Amino acid sequence: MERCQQRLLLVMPPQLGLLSGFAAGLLSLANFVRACMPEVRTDILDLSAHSLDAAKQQLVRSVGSHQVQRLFVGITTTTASYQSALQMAQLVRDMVPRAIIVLGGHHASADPEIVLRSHPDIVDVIVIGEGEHPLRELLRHYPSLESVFGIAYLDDNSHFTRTGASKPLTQDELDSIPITYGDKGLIGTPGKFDHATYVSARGCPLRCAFCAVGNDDIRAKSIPAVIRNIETLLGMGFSRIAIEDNFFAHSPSRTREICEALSDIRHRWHDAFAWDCQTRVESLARRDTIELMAKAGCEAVYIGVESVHPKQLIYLNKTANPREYLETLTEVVAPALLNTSIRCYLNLQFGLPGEAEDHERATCAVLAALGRLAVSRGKHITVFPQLHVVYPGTTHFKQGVAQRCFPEDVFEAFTRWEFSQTPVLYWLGEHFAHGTGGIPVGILKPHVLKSGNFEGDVDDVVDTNAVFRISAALREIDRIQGVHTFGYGDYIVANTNSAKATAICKAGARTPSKKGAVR
Ligand code: B12
Repeated sequence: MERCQQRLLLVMPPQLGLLSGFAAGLLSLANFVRACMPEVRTDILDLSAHSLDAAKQQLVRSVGSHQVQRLFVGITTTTASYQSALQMAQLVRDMVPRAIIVLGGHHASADPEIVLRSHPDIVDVIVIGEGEHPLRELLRHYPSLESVFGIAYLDDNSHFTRTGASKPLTQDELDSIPITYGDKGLIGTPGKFDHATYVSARGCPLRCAFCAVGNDDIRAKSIPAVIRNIETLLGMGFSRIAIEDNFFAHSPSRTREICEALSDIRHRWHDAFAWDCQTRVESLARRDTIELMAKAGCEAVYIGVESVHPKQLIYLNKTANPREYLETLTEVVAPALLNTSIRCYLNLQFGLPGEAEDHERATCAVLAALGRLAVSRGKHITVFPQLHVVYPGTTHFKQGVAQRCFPEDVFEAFTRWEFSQTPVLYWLGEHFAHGTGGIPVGILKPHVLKSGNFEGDVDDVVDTNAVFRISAALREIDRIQGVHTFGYGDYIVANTNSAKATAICKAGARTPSKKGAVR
């Protein structure tokens, strides 16, 4: 057994039923701590592709293999993986009662008081938002928590305490953090849809009502650092890179610089790679942006359209002017995108509250018009369906609580119920992938949602008519000429023990989407 003073174990919990891909945030945290505090033994444990049982065995092995004076276990959370994160936390607590268990990531960060109050025995500290500085300070100052910025905890009197905001990383700091971890490379599945994830900028200044990220300055790596990072990925043999900045092309000057840098790299590497990115309709409308991206080897762009229905666009806070937004969308898709080699991917949400058949007709009409334009150029458009969900901390969450649509602690009961419904998770994952994990308000029975009591079978909780309606809409979209819906099935973490076929899956079954969209 190895001995050391302090050990930090960063854990990605099981992600069954969700898109496979390792959390780059953990690589960043591990690298940052290792650089500032080499005396701390820092390890990453990727349990993302494990079943719960296998994950527990692996965790037991990892926690038990070292004797340390102080063990910190940091577990990353999204809303979708919150329950499996809690399971990992419970196991650590059982094995090493004195371990300091820290949760971070989008779920715990956005709901710290409820999480701490609901799990005081297994969660000691929550790191809120960007984790590098708070985690380093926590390791330095523990047990003196009040001197650590960017965290929340329950004090000795069980009072919820949230310390002041931590300073964000500077550009130099962002640049200095490697994207691989020592000789372990990227760890696990490097990204979604056979791509390697790369994040060149953090934050998003916008305030979309549904999004878990926003109202935050964009902080970008310098161009030389981006070049270094991309070349690291190429050196490791990756040829398809997904630039997962929240909002690529947010500024014209940055877009130009980054596209020029990517063009240069492609030139040096003999066009050995292609990349894709996600952005907004509006940023693609700027003159020459699409052309710059095409020249730089962009193979596809995911446009966060979200809806084509004016009322829903307002509800989502995507735009104050839906008509202009939809006109811009059409101009961006055709002629601009369809005249280049960049594939056009549209992210669209389904199952919004108040959605009815007329919404779906409107969606089909817009897609049919875009599809015709695609066909006339020998192309197609791919729709990435996303189920509308509410995440903690969002405007929709605050509105829902204020309007008493659901209780403030709704995520506790809902995620617990969802976690026990493996087939539901699979159905959601296969059909919608991005978008699950939060509360799918548009397909739940309103009285159940309002009560916050999610018990019983799928039929007791889910409004199956809404599921039928959405499934029918997706089938309808698949029939539109020039438009495909994307099937996530091959890209989600599978549980070989689970029987996928259940009532709801059958109810929601539709012809498998035309695949190959990302190939
Ligand atoms: C890249 C990406 C992915 C990748 C990688 C996943 C990952 N877990 O990182 C892939 C494609 C695999 C993916 C999948 C999913 N994703 Co995703 N993804 C992103 C994206 C675009 C960027 C994440 C990123 O790398 N950021 C840069 C790093 C440095 O930041 P970070 O991850 O936030 O980590 C920092 C802090 O959060 C914190 N932190 C995080 N964990 C921990 C743990 C500890 C102990 C501490 C101290 C701190 C800490 O410190 C980190 C460093 O500063 C975000 C949007 C966004 N901007 O965050 C969505 C986002 C995280 N994804 C989201 C969702 C819903 C999913 C899926 C559930 C979709 C699905 N149904 O399958 C799955 C989850 C499965 C999975 N494998 O994780 C939501 C989560 C919302 C929520 N409340 O849960 C986000 C926020 C998108 C959104 N706007 O709504 N995703």
